[in-house]
Amino acid sequence: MLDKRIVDLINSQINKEFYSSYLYLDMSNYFYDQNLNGFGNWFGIQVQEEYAHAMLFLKYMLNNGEKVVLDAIAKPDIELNNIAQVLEETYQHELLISKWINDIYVVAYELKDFKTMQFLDWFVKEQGEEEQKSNDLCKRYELFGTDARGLYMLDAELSTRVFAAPSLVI
Ligand code: OFO
Repeated sequence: MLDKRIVDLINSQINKEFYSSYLYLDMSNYFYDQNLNGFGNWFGIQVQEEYAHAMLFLKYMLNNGEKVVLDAIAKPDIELNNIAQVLEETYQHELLISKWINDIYVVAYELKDFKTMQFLDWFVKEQGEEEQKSNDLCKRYELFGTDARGLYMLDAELSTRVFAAPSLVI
């Protein structure tokens, strides 16, 4: 059994991960609409990653005998205006996800809930990589993406990204 505070936070995190998946689906559609299929693919992988994160949190709850409470997933509420802005929003969203994970970590730390802390360690590391990856994409778009040929090549590169299932086993 887990402390009620942890249960509530993880239930909320499950919803946030599903929301993140939904948000990235909206972004993926935005790029496919513009025939930027490589960007669409890159965001499609984000969709799968966030879904996988939600399922990891969900499984952790079940493994600890806790009830999962699924809530409505909010409509993606970020306006998608241009490529640079969408990429920046992605980076900002990853920073926000990191904050949510850290908030759970703080409570687990206060409660001396070492099991949950150890579970969250994987997410802390994953978020570090996600922040770096999304920030890197912003910077590369800034460098090459505003030139038509550079954008074409960047899009081609992003089309090669494939989904790798999370290495975390619960
Ligand atoms: Fe689930 O948050 Fe980034 O990847």
